[in-house]
This record gives sequence, C-alpha cells and structure tokens, in this order.
Amino acid sequence: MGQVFRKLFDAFFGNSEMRVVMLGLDAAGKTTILYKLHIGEVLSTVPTIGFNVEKVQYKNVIFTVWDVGGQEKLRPLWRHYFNDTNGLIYVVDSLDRERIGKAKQEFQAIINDPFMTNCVILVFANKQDMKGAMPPMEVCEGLGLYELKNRKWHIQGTCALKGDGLYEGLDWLASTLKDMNAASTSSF
Ligand SMILES: Nc1nc2c(ncn2[C@@H]2O[C@H](COP(=O)(O)OP(=O)(O)O)[C@@H](O)[C@H]2O)c(=O)[nH]1
Ligand SMILES: [Mg+2]
Repeated sequence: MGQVFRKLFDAFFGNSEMRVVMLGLDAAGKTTILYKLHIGEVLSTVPTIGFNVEKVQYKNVIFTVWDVGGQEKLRPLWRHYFNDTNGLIYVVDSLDRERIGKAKQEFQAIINDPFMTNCVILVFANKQDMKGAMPPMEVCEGLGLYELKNRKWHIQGTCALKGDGLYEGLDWLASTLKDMNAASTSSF
C-alpha cells in the first residue's frame, strides 16, 4: 500500500509544497488512514492550544490531522493550521447516523472559514465495510455537499482498515491540485 501512495505522490504532487488538513469527528477513522498511507512517521503533539494534532510529511506534502466537534471556542485556533491549506480531507463515520448533523455543522464551519475558501474538498465516507453504513450519496446529502457553490469537491467511499478507496480519493485530490497549480502558474 505504501509503495502505491509514494508513487502517486511523486507523480502528482510535484515539487511545490502542499498542505493538506484531514479533519472529522472523533472515531471517524482519521488516525487509521494516516497510518494506512505509510508515508512517514506520524508525529503526535498536544500543543498548549488544547487539541491533539497529528502530523506526517512525505517530501513536499504535509498532512495535519485533528478531531473536530469539541469545544466551539477552540475553532478560532484551527486557523493556525488553515493558513495556506490546499486541500481538506473530511472523514465521516458512515455508520454514525446520530452524529451526521454534528458532522455537517463542523464541516460547514470549516469550509466557510475565510482561510479555507480556496481549498479543494475530498470527503471520505468511511467504514463502508460495516453493515448499515450510509452509502456515499447519503453522506453527501448529510453534509450538504450538493448545495456548495464554486467549490471543487469529491466524495469517496472508503474502508480505512483495508485501505479501500483511499488511493482513488487521493488520486482525485492530487490531480485536482496539480491542475489548479498549473492554471495559477501559467497565468504569470
Ligand atoms: N469497520 C471499520 N472500522 C474502522 C474503519 N476505519 C476506522 N475504524 C475503526 O474506528 C475506530 C476509530 O478510528 P480512528 O482512526 O482512531 O478515528 P479518529 O478518531 O478519526 O482518528 C478504530 O477502532 C478503528 O479501528 C473502517 O473503515 N471500518
Ligand atoms: Mg485520531
């Protein structure tokens, strides 16, 4: 699995620095995904700002990961990591129908942050291996993705435990970022 991702990253992300944040409610599967990628050592820190941040860097691509859905007063502090973010990966536990409203609320707060208006959005509808999981289309509706205007987004069903769907999702993210990068540099 790790080999595949490294090839993908080498081919698509190129040399310019890319910042990706991976967010979602607790237990959505973010940490599992981070380890499944096998792209480097996951560094975990609890900064004084009050939430646990995991970080992994593969060459020029930096992933930072944390749980959302805690205290609203922490939200302004997310900005510290939003600055210069190119891509958002939002992970949803597709089995957790009870908290899909909460997942939506946090998702909308993130993407409407002024620092995040230009970022590309990849949603992982995770735990598709579980019986009774919401299919990606239902997660899509649950988050209000269809109502988004002028945003590049993509939803992918995944099973983080097995790694299913992760490659496809990141493939979309990388090629979309590459196109955007090419478009912005060609205008100079
Ligand atoms: N069945 C199933 N369980 C998963 C999947 N992804 C994660 N989990 C489990 O869900 C729990 C929470 O995962 P974790 O990665 O810690 O979530 P985080 O809080 O978002 O970092 C763990 O017990 C994982 O093993 C998945 O795709 N399918
Ligand atoms: Mg975690």
